[in-house]
Amino acid sequence: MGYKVAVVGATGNVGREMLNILDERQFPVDEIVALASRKSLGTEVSFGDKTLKTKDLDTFDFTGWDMALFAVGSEATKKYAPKAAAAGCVVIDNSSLYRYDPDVPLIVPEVNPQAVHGYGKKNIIANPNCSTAQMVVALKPLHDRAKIKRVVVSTYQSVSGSGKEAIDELWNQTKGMYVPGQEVEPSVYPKQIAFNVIPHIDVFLDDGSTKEEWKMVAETKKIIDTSIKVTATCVRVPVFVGHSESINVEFEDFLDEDEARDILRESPGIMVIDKREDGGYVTPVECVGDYATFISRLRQDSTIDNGLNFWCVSDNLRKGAALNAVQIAELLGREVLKKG
Ligand code: 11C
Repeated sequence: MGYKVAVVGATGNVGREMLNILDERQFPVDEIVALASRKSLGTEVSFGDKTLKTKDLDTFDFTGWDMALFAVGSEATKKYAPKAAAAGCVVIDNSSLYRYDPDVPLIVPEVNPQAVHGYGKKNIIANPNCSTAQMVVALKPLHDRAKIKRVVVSTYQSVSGSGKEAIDELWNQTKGMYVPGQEVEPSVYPKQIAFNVIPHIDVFLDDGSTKEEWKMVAETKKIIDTSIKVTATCVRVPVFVGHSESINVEFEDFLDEDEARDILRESPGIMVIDKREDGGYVTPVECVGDYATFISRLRQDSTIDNGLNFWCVSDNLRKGAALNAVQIAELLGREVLKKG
């Protein structure tokens, strides 16, 4: 016996990846439904070798459905997630709406799987922001060994994090640079993204940081340990898929770079590709479609007593969103619902 699963926002980048990954990982599905807003109604999406016609989220009755994987914005989540949860369907939500709610677990299955048992207060589980997910997968095993005091992270985030229109903007702006008269003005982003980098993701906060940077701080604390200090600078780069991060970590105890590399090699969800030679590291184009978080350029930070630097790359639509949501569904099935 398997599960009755709804994918909400099935026509978006993340929703489509959720369907692909449920199929790839042979999630035990008895019945699956693809839900979307009225404007995408009837759009066909693939689920393995099947085609699903999207149904209307607005009128859908979640009664009798086991899980709903939500990949819609916070507004739609606010309207429909409580309805699904009240009908007894466990919501796994990719938006930021519930992440900081103390009654909602925020889960990266390789890091804090035990948190799944707290799902029942609201019948909702939150999926973290993509830039946090890949970072905590790498930080947790190092924290267990040497206790992290402080993290300084700079991100290089792909445009797919902003959705389909941003992918089009990068594509059209890049092409337009070469065709006189076809230049494309910035619309999704406040400045040109083609052949440029933009040090601004999400809205500005009073202290001069951005919401994306704040999320990395708050979510790392909730998922791993509230004592970890994080400071982040989040930057959009002209890459279609794959977020990269330059991470500096200060530990309580000394951790040798070779031991850290061995720890990461043994840790779930991580691939270490770290040869100190030309091309001996992973770049975002190589991580697309993969499940792993890739670690490269691991080295001691000699400017502090107990410091390491490394480079961390992952597919933001997969580990940063859809894969993590499906892993949560697997965890929920294995540990709680026990149907599969
Ligand atoms: C980006 N990280 O790259 C964002 C996308 O809170 O789930 C995901 C935003 C979120 O723009």
